[in-house]
Amino acid sequence: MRRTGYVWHEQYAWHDTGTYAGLVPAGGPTQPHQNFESPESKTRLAGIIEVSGLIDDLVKIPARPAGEEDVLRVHTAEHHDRIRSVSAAGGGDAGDGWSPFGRGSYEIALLAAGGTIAAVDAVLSGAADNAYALVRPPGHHAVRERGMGYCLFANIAIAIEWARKHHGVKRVAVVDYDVHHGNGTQAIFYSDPDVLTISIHQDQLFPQDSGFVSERGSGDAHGTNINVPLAAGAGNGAYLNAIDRVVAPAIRRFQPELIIVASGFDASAADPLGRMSVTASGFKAMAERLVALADEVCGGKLVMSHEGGYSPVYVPFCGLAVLEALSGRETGVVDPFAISFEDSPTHPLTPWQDEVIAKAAALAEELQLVVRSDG
Ligand code: 3YP
Ligand code: ZN
Repeated sequence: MRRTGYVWHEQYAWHDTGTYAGLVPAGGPTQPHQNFESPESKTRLAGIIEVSGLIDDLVKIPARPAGEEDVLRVHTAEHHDRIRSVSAAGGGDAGDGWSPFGRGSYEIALLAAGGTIAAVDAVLSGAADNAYALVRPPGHHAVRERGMGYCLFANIAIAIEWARKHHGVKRVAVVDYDVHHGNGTQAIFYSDPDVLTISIHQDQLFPQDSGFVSERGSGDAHGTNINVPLAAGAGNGAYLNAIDRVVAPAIRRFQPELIIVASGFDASAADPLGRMSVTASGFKAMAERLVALADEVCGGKLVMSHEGGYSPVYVPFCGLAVLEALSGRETGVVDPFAISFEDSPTHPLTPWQDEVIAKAAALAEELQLVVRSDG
């Protein structure tokens, strides 16, 4: 059993993405519904964490808003100020036309970045062994000068800069298993040799023009960005292979003091936006490997920050499974979708998945082994 920190705040559910029909605006023949990025999957994950009783074994970490100065370590003042003023004026889009937000979302976005900061603080101070920040809106697409893909501010990047400033942390590794490319985190740290960014995602899903194996970091940060773009259809075998053959060796060589995971559940078998078939047991196995890896390289210091995942009915089981892995506590909740999702021919590793994983694995091997002076 570990002391696992947990961040959730009612206001995360109040971020208003408006009336849509999933991905597209409603109107005409398109009956109004919700945006795919609605509160549902997250509030229902928060719900099962309570109802399963797992909440009683977690260390509740209060969410707090990030300060303007925390945001400005990552984003331009123009982006920050625009989100603040558009939010106050009733809402708008964060930058790419895919990132709607309503009145008050500026404050909620600060609370999402601040929730990730609070989780990092808890782990680096020793108040918790590891932590899960169930935040909203997400962050991994946001770049310095604008929001993208449902993201307003880059929650994880902001928390990394906080950790450097307030905890004297030097090297941080980011592992992103959200089905979309973590382009924002990649871009923000592209020329930073002290932040290793690894993204496993569906090839050319979103953004369509990034996430290729050839994007490796620039200057003296060459080698510190690794992409594993898997063709649509990947299941547990491909994801676990990517963790074992790319993520683990890269992190062993990089020797970070902290691992942060961009935890999206849109690679699940039930997701309306992703075309992968990862199951709750697959997410749990990934999380178990990440916990073991953190034990090996950084005293177990692992923080997860929630990203995408749009199946209201399946995300709760995937998220609960990950929290079980972090805490080492079994709730006894059985994945009711296993009967349909586990017994699928998508799970064994295929030759084409093996090929891209081998390419990324070769890059992980090229990472220069860091020898720590503190033993
Ligand atoms: C944002 C607009 C189209 C697809 C999209 C994906 C957002 C997401 O879940 N990113 O991780
Ligand atoms: Zn996503």
